[in-house]
Amino acid sequence: MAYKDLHEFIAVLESAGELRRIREPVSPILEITQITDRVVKKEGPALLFENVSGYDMPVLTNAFGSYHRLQMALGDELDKIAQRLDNLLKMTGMIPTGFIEKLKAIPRLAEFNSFIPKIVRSGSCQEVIKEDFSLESLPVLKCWPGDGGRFITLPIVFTRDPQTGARNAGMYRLQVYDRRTTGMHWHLHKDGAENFRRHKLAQSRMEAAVAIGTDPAVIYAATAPLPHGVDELLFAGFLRREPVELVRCKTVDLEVPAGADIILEGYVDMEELRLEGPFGDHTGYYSLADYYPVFHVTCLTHRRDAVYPATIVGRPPMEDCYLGKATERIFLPLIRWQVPEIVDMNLPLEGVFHNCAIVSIKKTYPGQARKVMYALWGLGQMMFTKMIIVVEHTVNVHDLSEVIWRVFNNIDAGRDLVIVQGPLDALDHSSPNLHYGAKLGIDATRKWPSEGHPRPWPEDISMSEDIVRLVEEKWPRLGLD
Ligand SMILES: Cc1cc2nc3c(=O)[nH]c(=O)nc-3n(C[C@H](O)[C@H](O)[C@H](O)COP(=O)(O)O)c2cc1C
Ligand SMILES: [Mn+2]
Repeated sequence: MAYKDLHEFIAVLESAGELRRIREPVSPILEITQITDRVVKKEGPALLFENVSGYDMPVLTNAFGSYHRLQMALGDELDKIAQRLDNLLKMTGMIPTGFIEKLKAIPRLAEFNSFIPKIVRSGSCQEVIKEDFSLESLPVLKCWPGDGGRFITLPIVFTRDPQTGARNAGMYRLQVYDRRTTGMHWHLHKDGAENFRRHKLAQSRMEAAVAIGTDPAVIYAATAPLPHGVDELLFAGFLRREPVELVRCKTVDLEVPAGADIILEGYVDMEELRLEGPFGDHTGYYSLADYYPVFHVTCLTHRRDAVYPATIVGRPPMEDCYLGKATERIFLPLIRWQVPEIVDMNLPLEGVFHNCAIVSIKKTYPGQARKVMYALWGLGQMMFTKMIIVVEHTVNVHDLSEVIWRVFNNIDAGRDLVIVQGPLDALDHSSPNLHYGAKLGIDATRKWPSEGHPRPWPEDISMSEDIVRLVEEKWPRLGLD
């Protein structure tokens, strides 16, 4: 089912016993983090803080913090969504198919069209319109003791490409500097930053709008690694199987989700950069302070009953890990179009997505593990992956014990490690230079003579089938259970 807005999702979570209301007064300064962190770490429920000291608005955290709630948020099992996306894109001719397949695709294309966002005349996000406002009236959290300030952690930032007019929705945190300004933490490589560069080139005013609190499909879509120019809201429409409803902003030429809780409208200054951070980040470390553009908010609109949603990131596992797992599953079939030998992929939570990918491959020619590494390093946001471990297709990539057993035993360090230089995620603190450094590939597949391994490769140890069956049958008589 499609949730109209965050409130419908909250109601469904609550009726499923997946949400706890907290009536005890709590401070948005550090306290909500500490409570949420303890709850996330034991895969506890979503939390709705109804009595946030000094604020009227309730604060929602941990809405996505388990596989079950993530599935509730996206309305289906992740692998099923992946399959649906794979089928749909195949039919649209985005990958080569025969003439008959193309004919069959016509109704599918119509299906795609039915996901295009729809502009409606009014929406609850504009029930209250304030041109005289202060961002300090929102219960924005200070998450960790070393944070440079308070951060809006679950914002959906809307901008336009001035050349094409195409909309982009990306999740980039916003540090609240004062009553009317925030940081705009889009990393160098992201679409928001690209639109910023294009506005600069065109010398056009860069308007931006931020939605805080939308239906969960839109929240997830803003984090998904879609190529520049692909509308995240079309993708959200696909996920919810219904178009996202939008309203036009009051003061800028952008549209925002009609049922959103809070909307910030404004512009991004083309010249000014301000120090942003430090911020206790999803790596489990503070990301270093750096200079980022500034968002000037000129109008604030909100629902009368607005809820302020936030996510706490920090040492994994945290809530964002589950959003990342959705991406791992949903985008795997699309990665397979480019790299078809990939059987499965695990982005382990401890690697926070950009630091480690484990892939299993069906190897049919020498050097294929390396080819897979290079392909992944050239593929969209997979380019950030600091370590790629390649194992045989028979290995369960989700079983870390099995993976490290294979790595420990299968590699010859002189032959099976690949070190290359390239772009790194802005959050990487280990490379000597920001955005640029080394990546490691580990080929833990079985090596062939043609790969410089003339010795025979031993078989895995396993018991013969007949003995397994024999012991299985004797087992109850052995008194070992
Ligand atoms: C909770 C959360 C916070 C995020 N914060 C940022 C951020 O501050 N800056 C950033 O560049 N990406 C951030 N990301 C990742 C982007 O949302 C993600 O890369 C997305 O694909 C960007 O959209 P774009 O490709 O349209 O730029 C965050 C992701 C999540 C789940
Ligand atoms: Mn984008």
